[in-house]
Formats: sequence, structure tokens, C-alpha cells
Amino acid sequence: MSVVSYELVGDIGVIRLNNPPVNALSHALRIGVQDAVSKAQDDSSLALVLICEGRTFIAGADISEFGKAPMMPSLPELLIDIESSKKPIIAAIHGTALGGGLETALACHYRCALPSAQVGLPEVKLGLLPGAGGTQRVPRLVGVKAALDLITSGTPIAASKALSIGLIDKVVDGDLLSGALEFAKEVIEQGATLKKISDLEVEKQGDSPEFFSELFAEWRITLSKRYRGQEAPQRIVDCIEAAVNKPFNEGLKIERELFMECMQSSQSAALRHLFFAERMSSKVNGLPKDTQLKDIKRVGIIGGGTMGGGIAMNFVNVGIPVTLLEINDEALQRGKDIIAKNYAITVSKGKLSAELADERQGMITGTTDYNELANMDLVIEAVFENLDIKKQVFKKLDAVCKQGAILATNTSYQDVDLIAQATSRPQDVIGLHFFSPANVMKLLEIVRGEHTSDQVLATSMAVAKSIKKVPALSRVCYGFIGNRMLRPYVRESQLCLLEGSTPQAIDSVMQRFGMAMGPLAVSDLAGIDIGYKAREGLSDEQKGDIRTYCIADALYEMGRLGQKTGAGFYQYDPNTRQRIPDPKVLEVIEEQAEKRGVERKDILDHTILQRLTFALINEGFKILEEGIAQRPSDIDVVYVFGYGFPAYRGGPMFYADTIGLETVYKTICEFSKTYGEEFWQPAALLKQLVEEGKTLTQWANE
Ligand code: T1G
Repeated sequence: MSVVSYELVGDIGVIRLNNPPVNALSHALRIGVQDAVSKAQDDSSLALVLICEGRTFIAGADISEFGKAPMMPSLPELLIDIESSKKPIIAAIHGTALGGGLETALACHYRCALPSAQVGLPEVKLGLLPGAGGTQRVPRLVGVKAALDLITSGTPIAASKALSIGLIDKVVDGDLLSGALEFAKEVIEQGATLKKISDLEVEKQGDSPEFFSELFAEWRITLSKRYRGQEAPQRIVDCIEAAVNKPFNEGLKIERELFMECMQSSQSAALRHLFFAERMSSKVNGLPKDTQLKDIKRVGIIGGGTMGGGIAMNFVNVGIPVTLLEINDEALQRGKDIIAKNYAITVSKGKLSAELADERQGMITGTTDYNELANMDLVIEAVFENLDIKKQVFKKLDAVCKQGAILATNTSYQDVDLIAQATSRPQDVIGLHFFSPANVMKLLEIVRGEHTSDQVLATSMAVAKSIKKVPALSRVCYGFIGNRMLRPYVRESQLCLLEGSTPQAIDSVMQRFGMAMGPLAVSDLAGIDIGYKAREGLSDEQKGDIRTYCIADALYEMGRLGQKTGAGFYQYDPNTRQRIPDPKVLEVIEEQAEKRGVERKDILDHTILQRLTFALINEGFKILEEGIAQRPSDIDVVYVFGYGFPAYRGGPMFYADTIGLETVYKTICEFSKTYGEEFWQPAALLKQLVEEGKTLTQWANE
């Protein structure tokens, strides 16, 4: 089936694109459009309409072609053919015209769109910049500020907004093709003018010549904060600056050079990897394609604490009513107050109307009676992180819930199989591990128990997508994927403290690496009591090497639990909550080091970085070996969407490939000699891939 067809409708030529699923600008599509435009130059048509079949106008260049040998015509070459057409070409837009799709529409002479259409340039999210004239045409059409907003945010805008800023010429109601043909006739009647954006000048705003240089300087500072450590946003400003100061073709050349620079960067490779990883993570290896999904219309949540309240919001936000169960009315009210507070914050930020916030809260019914859960399609338990309490809850659910209801636990550590055994229906039990704050964090770890049915698993994946979460499948182990990998990462941060570093030194190393927060700041945010309580009741052997938690325990016993008590590994300003290094903490560290016979000495930043990141990576390899995670990219999804790992490094496993598995392996072998084999045993899979000379990506694609 041809991806491009052409036909004459009266005296208008219609070029139809049909390249499912999103009409990405594949090589075949580019050739097809080029042929159609060339053919139309010599026929009886007076104007042309470019329109797409399927769910959307062109959604961009074909990302799967990136990194491969370029195939002509390149997109910029095709767009020059379009713009050079002797006959006006009208782009007819529906769905989302994104990236190269919008750039194609901008090379056309006119643009019309359905009211529901959106247009945008999301390249920055892939570590790129619009590489087919977008940075040169948009400023000429809508001005520099609107161009900076659109291109550096990467966020699509609605057709109405695009019309108001001049990015499109007309919004057409009803049938798109009919509307576009009507518009083409108007264009012909008005003389079929070839409106080429490349002929326009960028509107000079402001009166002083340094107006733009000051504007660009401000934007560079803003973007360096918003996209900490990322190159592409800065290159976008360079391109728009070229659009202001240089003729179109010179600006185009600069754009092309900087685009290729971004395309070849490891940051873009990482972000493109994550684009596909995020879509792959909802696919379950070996799950029959025709697995029937359960209908999830009513959700019950047990526990109205921070987690339960946040989880409830995810469902009412997409119109699924929730029954929230607590042990008594006071607890229930507290739960509702948490939800109300969360919504009030969103409303105060202008991200949601007060009416909609009220409407959503109105979809939450409170109860203290388990029988109210009898007709729920899905029940999610979010009670205290204690196995016995969870087992009691599931025993009650087993007694009251209808047959076929999915019974999910939000546990972050407990054994889902042991919880399932508390019921007569282990096939209906699954782990849905949300991350705090549950109404914000995108990651949802889905934990498959030994007996979890395909149907329950497939439905859980679909539920994750419907509540706009990024799912990652895990088998049962202590901590599943994310928290299991967090243990050696935290272990190394504690050992580095004891052996000579400080909270601020370790945290700044990890923040410079790109982590949203360093491990000690995270510990203060979550609460030092979490770890302390998790260790309570464990034997010394189960607790592990005391050096890895003695400092935290000493701080806990001093009542320093972190942000919640105003002090933990840091002191916190009571008004601004700003983190302040605290000499008292250094005293605690030195005291513990002396007690443990550890002689403290400086640790290089590079060593801190390798110890923490390689501990993470090595555990990731073990998780893959054991079949806990399906694929390396799922682990990347967990760490980027759940733990603040820098997206422009692709996640811990992609990062391992970037720096080279041999480097990782050899360094871990060194660490094993320096710090002992107890903590530093290279994973067998890591050793195997180094011996075979394979990358993790190659192994995953075998
Ligand atoms: N290239 C290749 N495949 C793509 C694709 C693309 N641009 N966009 C989506 N897909 C695949 C995706 O992998 C999935 O495949 C299927 O389509 C459905 O996607 C020169 C250089 C359009 C809003 O960044 O934002 O143009 O898993 O699950 O939720 O300046 O896809 O089914 O096998 O996301 O309905 C710029 C990226 C490229 C847009 C639809 N464009 N795509 O969302 O479906 S760079 C983008 C999206 C560029 C130029 C530059 C979304 C969507 P599979 P989906 P969706």
C-alpha cells in the first residue's frame, strides 16, 4: 500500500499521506510527497492540499530512522521543494502536527486545522532542535518571544492559540478535507499567492539594538535552570538568534549544523532511548495478544493517608469514581483533607479550575465499612507498611469483594505472594506500587505475583496508561526494581560519609551528575525514621553491615528525622526549608567513624560518583539475571520516572552502555579489592557481556 496518493478534486490537487500509526516522515513518505508535489506542478491543478489519513497529521520525523545512514531526500530538502512549488500548498491539520510535521506545514504556503488539532515542536524533549527550518520560520511568522516559548517548551498548542499567534491561517469546522478544499478555493480566488515564510523578516521588537541580545541572555539563564545540564535548549536559542541576525538560508545552515550536533550527542541518544523505553514498558513479554481486559469502572482505596489520597486523585482525575475506606470518621476526614489540600495547590498554580477540583473531589465517597467495597472492580490497599496488617486487609477483601475484582497492594517492599496467600484468589492479587506524591510521580511499578493471572496483569497495564502513569513490570523480590537498587546506592552514600565525605559533598556530586536530589537530601525528605523503622525487628545479620546505617540511626536517636523535624543530615531553615550543612552532623559522623575504627580521609568526587552509580548499575544487572525486570529499558524507566535519574543520561542501564560495560566491570573489580567482596561482586551478566563484547542494548534485542 502506497504511503502517499495524489488525486485531482476539481482544480485542486489532493496529496494524501497514509503512514500509520502517526504518519511519521519515513523515507518512503518523503519520497512519496516529493513525487506528488513534482507531478502536480505540471497538471491542471491551481492549488494543492496536503492531508493525512488516520489519527493525526504528521507527528514528526521518524525517530526510529535516527542514527542510521541518511536517506535522500532529507526533510529540509523536501521542504524546499514544497516551499518552491509554483502552486500554493495548503496543509490540512488534524490530531497533532509535531516536529517535522509542523515544519512541513510551515513550508506549505497556508495552514488550516480542525479545532481539536494541536501543533508543536517537541524536539527539545528528544535532546534535539527543530532541524527542518522550524527555528527559522517560526520567529518570522509569530515573533521571537512566541517562538522561544513554543520551541524551548516543546509543548503543543491548540489550533485556536496557533491561529491567534499566526502560526496557522484558519480553523475549519466539520470535515477537514471539505474545509481545506473551500480554503484552497478562497486562496485561488484571491490570486493564489505563494506566501513563503522564508521571505518574511523577523519582526524587530523593542527599540534598542541590544534588545535581542539581552532577551537571549535572559533566556539562556532561564533554560540552564529549567533544563539543568542539557545542551539542546541552548542551541535552540542560538538558532533563533541566527534567525534574527542572518538571512534565511544562512540561518538554515546554522540550524542544520546545530541540529546534527544535537543529533550526535549522547544526551539526544539517551532521550530518544527513553522515548521508546516509555512505550515499551507497558508491553508484557509472552502475554497473549488477545488477553481480555477487565472493565474498571469503580475503584476502592483502603487507607486515606498521603499515599491513599494521592492514589485516589489519579482515578477521579480521569473520571473513575473512588470509594475511600478508613478505620474511622476522623481518619476519613483527614484523608479527604489531604486530597483537598493537594487540589488547592494545583488550583492555586492555575493548573486546574476550582470547579473541576470540586467535581473530582465529589467523585470520592468515604466509608468505614468494608461491605461498601463489594462491587468495586479494583481495590488498592495503601495501609501501613506492615505485612500482618496487609494480610488482615486482604482477608477482609477476600470475604467482601465480588468475584473477579482485582485486589492490589501498594506495598513498596512486602512480598506480594505472601499477601496473595491471605486470600482464596491469588490470581486476582497484584502489586501496584505508586511513588510519593502519588498524584504527581509518573512511575507505577506493577508487581506480578506467582499466581497473578494474565488478565489481571494486562488490565493493570491498561489502568496504568488510563491514569497517565508509566508502568514497569517487576517480579517479586525485596524492593522490586526501584527500591532494591536504591539499597546499594544508599549503602555507598553512607559508607562514603563514614569514610571521609560529607552530606553536601555527596549530594552535590550526584546533583551535578543530574540527579534531581542527592541521596542525603532524599533521606531527609522521606524521613530518616523510614529506614530506622524498616530495620526494627530485624536481626543484626538481616540489618547488614552496621557501617551502612550507624550514622542514620545516631541521627534518628537524636530526634533528627529530616525535614519533618527541621534537621536530619542537614539543618533546615524553618521559613524557607533551605538545606544548611550542619557541623553537628559532622561530629556524629566522626564519632561513628571512630567507634567503627574507620580512619576518615578525603574521597574524590569521581570515586563517589562511580561508587553510587555503579552500585545502582550492578544491582540492575542482578535484577535482569533473576528475571525480576523484563528488559534493561524498564529499569531505566523506573529510575528516570521514579527516582529523578537524569533523563538526558537515559537511565542507569543506558548510562552503563554509554560509559562502556568494560569500564563498569573493571571498576567494580577494583572496588571489590579496595572495599571488599561483600558489597562489590560484579553481576554474572555484566561479566558475561564484557567477555562477549556485547552492549546491554544488543543483549536486550537478541
Ligand atoms: N517516529 C517514530 N515512531 C513514532 C513517532 C515518531 N516521531 N511518534 C510516535 N511513534 C510511534 C510510537 O513509538 C508508538 O509505536 C506509536 O507511534 C504510537 O505512539 C526534523 C527531528 C504523536 C503524540 O517527538 O509525541 O521531527 O509502541 O504510543 O500516545 O525537526 O507518539 O505502537 O510500536 O506515543 O497516541 C518530533 C513523538 C520527532 C512526536 C501520539 N516528534 N510522538 O501519542 O501514541 S523529531 C515527536 C508523540 C523531529 C524534526 C525533528 C506521540 C503522539 P508502538 P504513542 P499516543
